[in-house]
Amino acid sequence: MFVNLSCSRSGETRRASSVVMSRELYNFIGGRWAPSESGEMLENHNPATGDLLARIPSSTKVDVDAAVEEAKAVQPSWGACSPAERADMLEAIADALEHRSEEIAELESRDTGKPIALARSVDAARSVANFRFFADQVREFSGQVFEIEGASTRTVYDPVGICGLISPWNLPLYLLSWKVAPALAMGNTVVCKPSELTPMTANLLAEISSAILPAGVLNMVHGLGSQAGQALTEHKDVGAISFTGGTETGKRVASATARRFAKTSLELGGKNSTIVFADACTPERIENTLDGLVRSSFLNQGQICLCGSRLLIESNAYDLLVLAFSERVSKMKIGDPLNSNTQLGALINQDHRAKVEDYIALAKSAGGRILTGGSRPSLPAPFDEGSFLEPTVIDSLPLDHRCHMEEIFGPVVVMAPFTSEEEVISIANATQYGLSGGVWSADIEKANRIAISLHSGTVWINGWLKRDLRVPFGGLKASGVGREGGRWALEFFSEVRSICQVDEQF
Ligand code: TXE
Repeated sequence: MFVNLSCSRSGETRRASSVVMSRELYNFIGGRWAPSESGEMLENHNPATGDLLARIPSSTKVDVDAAVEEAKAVQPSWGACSPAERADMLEAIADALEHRSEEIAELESRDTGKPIALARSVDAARSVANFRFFADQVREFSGQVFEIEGASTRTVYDPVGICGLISPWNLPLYLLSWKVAPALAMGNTVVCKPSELTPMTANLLAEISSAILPAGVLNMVHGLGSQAGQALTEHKDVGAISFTGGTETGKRVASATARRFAKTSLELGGKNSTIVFADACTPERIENTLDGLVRSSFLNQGQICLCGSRLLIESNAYDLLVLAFSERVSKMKIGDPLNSNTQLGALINQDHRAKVEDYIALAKSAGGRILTGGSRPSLPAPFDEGSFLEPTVIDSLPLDHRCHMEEIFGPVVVMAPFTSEEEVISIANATQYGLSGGVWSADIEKANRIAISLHSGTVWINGWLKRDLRVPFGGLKASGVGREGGRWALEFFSEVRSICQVDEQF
């Protein structure tokens, strides 16, 4: 099937003469491309146009079993490679990904509906960075030595064995590579289950790895979470599962892995508060604050678990900020994701848009004030078929309203005023989540006081999404279990043991 796509690298929209053929993707098992055993396929559509992008295998337990067998066969020899050898291969993957950055950005933009500018600067760039970073990390990683009188103990890190890596649709290759790189670095072999909604760049990674890694080290199984994903979490030979996705799915993953005591890392949802003090809204500061707030609220159409979807504003700056923020948001450019000037693309699919719209309807029925947005934008063909939604700002809702408490995962932000530090801390900490938070203030001491009191795995002061890959990343409460990043990821993807040598005279 041929679809006509609109694309532009120069900034302005133009109808492209290029035609793109929808593709048939396969699983990648033991270094070979293969359809699912059942032959069943799933369709994958471009969220911005509805066009068919690819058909992917609808894999089941049989396919997962085959992938695990291959991973198992090669793990001992992969685990026996030196960290430096493995690091060189990760570097080679990073180089190959970097070489194909533009292709990655375009695939990601078509697959997710996100703006190409974002796919370039965040998705493609970070996927490369993840491999480079963990190559460096593993070169430097070593066990420790502990001395007491009469004995010396050293820690040694072994691979877990076979790791199952399950990733979501919002940042497809960014999040998959964030798991693949540390898992391989520590000598594990992997079976990846990318989101069935966004399989394209996972396939590209498999293709790149086929020229660099020994067969069976990286395996890719496409399919539904309830089938392929579930089978992976239940497989007796998979020693660790690293999962990023929704909190409800996380519970299913955790109950499957708990039954067989597999190591489990869960990166789940969030309902993150951004706290803005009046001293961040002075004439000298307001533009910078607004830039940050718009970005943290709506990047990737609000479909990032770290997005600040609750804006809590100090009451003496509330009216000013409501006005200025809503005005900014109403001017955001929404439309063709392949246009470099686009700021907001499509949501992942029509079902997800309907879920987000349900929240807007709930807010309206509870007396919420829609300050901007709330509707589907009117866009020309072919984007009239896409799952677009205007960026939406709502206030005047009770603080325990579902829009304040639940993860909407879309371009919807709720605003509310606060009057004291104690009050805002208690509002921010009242949700079931604990992933991230933001504080905007000219008073750094006060901002740090707030940051320390927030029950969140990450807090940004006067910024957002600034990431040092060495630091621990993860959520509290319903936002997850475990930490990724830096040595925390290397430790998760390994089994640490201790060997104690007692001095002879003891
Ligand atoms: O994610 P799922 P969905 C949140 C967001 C969103 C909600 C649901 O609120 O609306 O989750 O999104 C695989 N065993 N986030 O339904 O289902 C699935 O195939 C094993 C936040 O798309 O959690 C995919 O590969 N695996 C999140 C991955 O899990 C299973 C990003 C994630 O899918 C499975 C995405 C099962 N039983 C959504 N069921 C974030 N934290 O960034 C599904 N999967």
